[in-house]
Amino acid sequence: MRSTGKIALIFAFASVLIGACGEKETNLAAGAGNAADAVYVAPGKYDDFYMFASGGFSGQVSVYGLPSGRLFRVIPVFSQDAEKGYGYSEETKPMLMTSHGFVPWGDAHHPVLSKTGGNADGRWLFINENNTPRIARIDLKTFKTAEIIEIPNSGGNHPSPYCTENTEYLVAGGRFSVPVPDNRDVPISTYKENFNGLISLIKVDDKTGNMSLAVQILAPPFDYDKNRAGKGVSKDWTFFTCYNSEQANTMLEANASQNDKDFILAVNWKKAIEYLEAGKVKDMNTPYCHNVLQEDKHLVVSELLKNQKLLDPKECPGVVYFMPCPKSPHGVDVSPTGEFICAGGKLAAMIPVYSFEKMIKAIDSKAFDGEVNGIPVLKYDAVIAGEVQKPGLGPLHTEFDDQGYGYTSMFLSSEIVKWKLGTWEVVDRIPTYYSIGHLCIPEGDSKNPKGKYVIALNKITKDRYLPTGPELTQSAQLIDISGEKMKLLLDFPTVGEPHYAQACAADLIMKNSTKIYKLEENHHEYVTKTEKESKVVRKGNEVHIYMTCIRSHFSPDNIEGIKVGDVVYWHITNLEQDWDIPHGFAVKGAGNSELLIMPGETSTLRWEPKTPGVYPFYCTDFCSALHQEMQGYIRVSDQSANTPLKWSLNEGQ
Ligand SMILES: [Cu+2]
Repeated sequence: MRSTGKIALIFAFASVLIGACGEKETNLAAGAGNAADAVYVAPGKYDDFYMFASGGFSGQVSVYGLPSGRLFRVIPVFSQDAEKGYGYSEETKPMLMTSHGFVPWGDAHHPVLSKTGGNADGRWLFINENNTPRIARIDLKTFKTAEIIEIPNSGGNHPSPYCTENTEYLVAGGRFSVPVPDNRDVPISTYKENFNGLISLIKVDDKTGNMSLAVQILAPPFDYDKNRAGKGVSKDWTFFTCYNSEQANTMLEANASQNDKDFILAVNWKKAIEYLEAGKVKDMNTPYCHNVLQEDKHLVVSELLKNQKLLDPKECPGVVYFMPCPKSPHGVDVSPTGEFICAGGKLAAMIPVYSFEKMIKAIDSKAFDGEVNGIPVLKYDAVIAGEVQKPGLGPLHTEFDDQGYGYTSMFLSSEIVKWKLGTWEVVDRIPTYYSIGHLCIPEGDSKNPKGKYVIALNKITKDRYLPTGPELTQSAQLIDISGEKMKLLLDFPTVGEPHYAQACAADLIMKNSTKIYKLEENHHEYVTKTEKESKVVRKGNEVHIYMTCIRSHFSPDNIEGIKVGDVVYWHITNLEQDWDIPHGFAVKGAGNSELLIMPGETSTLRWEPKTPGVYPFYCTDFCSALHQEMQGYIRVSDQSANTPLKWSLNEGQ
């Protein structure tokens, strides 16, 4: 309803303008032409930026080019993807293992590019999963999910996984407070006594990118919503917004909106690590999974780990402080120098901006306004740098350009508002269509934002596109911010909910892109490096097919001697060593997806044939002019039959 009203208003306004100048068609055409030119990337030319957008409840990440808005790839992360065999092949299934068993879906929200010296370095992309708390690392050489770590003792891993200035740590919190440690059976009515928030620091190995859980910090039972690590002057700190300071455990829409102010939690992560190293922590023993892709084996190995270190701020002074923040804040963002921390109080009529310098002074001079669960609350007036007044309705998230401006998304009034750091005055605003959540400026959370565009990530597209039934696409909008006034250039549909996105200069990533996996470096247990070595091996009722593929045949392509009751493993190695020549594999009746096998890679499909017969198999990825000839047969006999095991290629012709 609101959107329609708004559209009507905009149309009315537009027709007044058009009526006044009487040049309707020329003006519109000129405007459209300029915008089209600004986003046109000619065939064969590259975009300037990569943009990585989360798919929200699709559990995946999609990769777009900017300014064109062209979709290049969907990277499967937390959800099975039948197109690529991700989460279906034997090698990738372990990536989706958790302490709850195999979890084939996830809710992915915040892609975060790794950083060196506070700037995007193009090495990895991290992303959180809310529902079964996890963090994934995508390797930007291969655009594949290389690692997933589960975050134990946590509920709703939403404020996650923003990284510190040199990606020393990822910082994660829990939107839902839960009984800590995990898996305790307590009455929900004992929320205030038995539940806790939890902040986790996850160490990232500088060479390999491998993640490990360093320490978990106990926090009061609020809802922790968003976070950002500091940089520059604030590089040792990280900041979380929290709502539900009322500590309600039911009907939160009313009961968690009582207090005029909730909080920003400021965490000195460096000090937390010092306490950890000094042993001032307790042990917890909640099981959690850590899954790592071993690239030379083309295999994910899942490990169940058991130990965590818990830091209690009551026993470790100086690690955490609260700053009061107007009402039910959502986003929290840090300016390029690290000096200003700005919150999005979604029920507040202004945007509070905090000064890091003032925060440190307030801590030193003990300018406290009481405490919560032993954590000092700093006085609002002692830490506030300024307030952006009357920005719009429902401020959520802010990113920054390279000219000293902040850009804040307004969910309720569907707009982006540009304001000046230091004077806090609103200088421009532009409508978005509609209900913008996050926004993204290329490298806009780094020390050196690229500041050419802002991308609005919108939830609703009613009346923007051709209708597609009850569910409509969600969308991103590309807005030029290089001039004084923001200018809408393009809107494009997205895959899933574009919850948040990060973008960076294309040259950070494209020069390192992997083209093939070298066959000689393939150490998969079931690799077959030449056709001659292809074979079929029976071990009881397990059958292992060592198969190769190359344009345009499989070896072997005739197999007999399989029996009903056998479990058949198709281990297929793609012998190609050319860029962009994958082969696919599917066999009739398989209760599984296809395999999609990259050059030099080995993938395995598990198959349990249920009835005797002859089953065709074939290549599913159009690979050559003779792709349709890339096929074979496997014969399955009754359990009591004596069909000998044999395999062949080009025999008897
Ligand atoms: Cu093929």
